[in-house]
Amino acid sequence: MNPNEQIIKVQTQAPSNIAIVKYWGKKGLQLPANPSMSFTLSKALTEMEVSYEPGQHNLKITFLFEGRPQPTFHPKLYSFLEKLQMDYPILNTGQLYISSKNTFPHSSGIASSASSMAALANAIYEILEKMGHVNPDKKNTISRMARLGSGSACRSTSLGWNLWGQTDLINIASDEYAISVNSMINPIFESIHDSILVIRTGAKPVSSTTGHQLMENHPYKEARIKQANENMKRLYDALRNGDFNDFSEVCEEEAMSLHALMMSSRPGYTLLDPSTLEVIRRLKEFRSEQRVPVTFTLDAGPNLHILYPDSHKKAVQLFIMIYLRPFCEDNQVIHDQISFPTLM
Ligand code: 2P0
Repeated sequence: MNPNEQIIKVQTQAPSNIAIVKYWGKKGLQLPANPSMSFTLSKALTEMEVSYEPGQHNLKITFLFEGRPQPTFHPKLYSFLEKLQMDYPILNTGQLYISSKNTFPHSSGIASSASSMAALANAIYEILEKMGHVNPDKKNTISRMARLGSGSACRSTSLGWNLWGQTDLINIASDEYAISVNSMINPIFESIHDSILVIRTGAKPVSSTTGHQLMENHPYKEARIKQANENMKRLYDALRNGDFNDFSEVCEEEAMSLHALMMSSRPGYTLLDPSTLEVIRRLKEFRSEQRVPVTFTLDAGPNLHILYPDSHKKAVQLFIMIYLRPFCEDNQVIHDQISFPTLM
């Protein structure tokens, strides 16, 4: 066998992330309508084994999720590979075997498309590298590749705080890929915790891809873009200054606005559950009575992400386990934390 035609096998992993300023609405080829900022999680990972066998036939993909064939993922995977083929025609042919598993439960409120598309971008980049495609701009190239798989995945190819989308705040920020902003983060945000209350599991009635599409003709589209840009500036200042109060205000405004945008789409819908609102009410009550720095955000689903500094871990986790956990499906709470490079 020609050495260039040997099977290339790689193992990769990538974390999920949770956005504080949300990406909601896109333009062009998977470019964001507004800038977003998130941090990666440490327990919520996708682990992947990917093999590529060069060949003459059109590219064929075999995908296993947790050991079982999952053809339902094929359309998204083929569409991702088609986008990559524009830059890497070598991927037009051959066979790709992908075996993927997550370290977190399905539908738990943790974005699995972010971690899985980031892990796959890492893997494909490594395979291309082994075939001689060396790229001087490795970090940005991998993030850009992940973005073509799923927008939020571009914020999962580097650990810690990542910013995706053009903004006046940082001139190197780009719509094409995410950049790390770890160097400007105040230490209190380098170890931030995220306890995820799994209020309800199960398939979402409306996917994020459809949610993004509904922003195209949304009555509040322009106002949303303006709000996200303003919130990016507020978040950037709060993260730099270590101001947890300002951080909380942005987190909650973004979480509630995301779901308000869903409700006011044409047609409108909601992914919230009555228990989501009840746990938010209780959390706010606890915060004002105990004066504990704690806030929350929501992803595209009913499950609440409770955010707090490391200094108040004990008090917040005790409150969650006694007063909020009963609202969770099967009592599921996932105590996660940022994966900041110096913490790992
Ligand atoms: C985010 N979300 O910033 C926002 C907030 C969910 C709520 O990006 O169509 O899976 O693959 O680009 O990235 C979820 O949407 O959508 C998302 P595609 P994606 O994290």
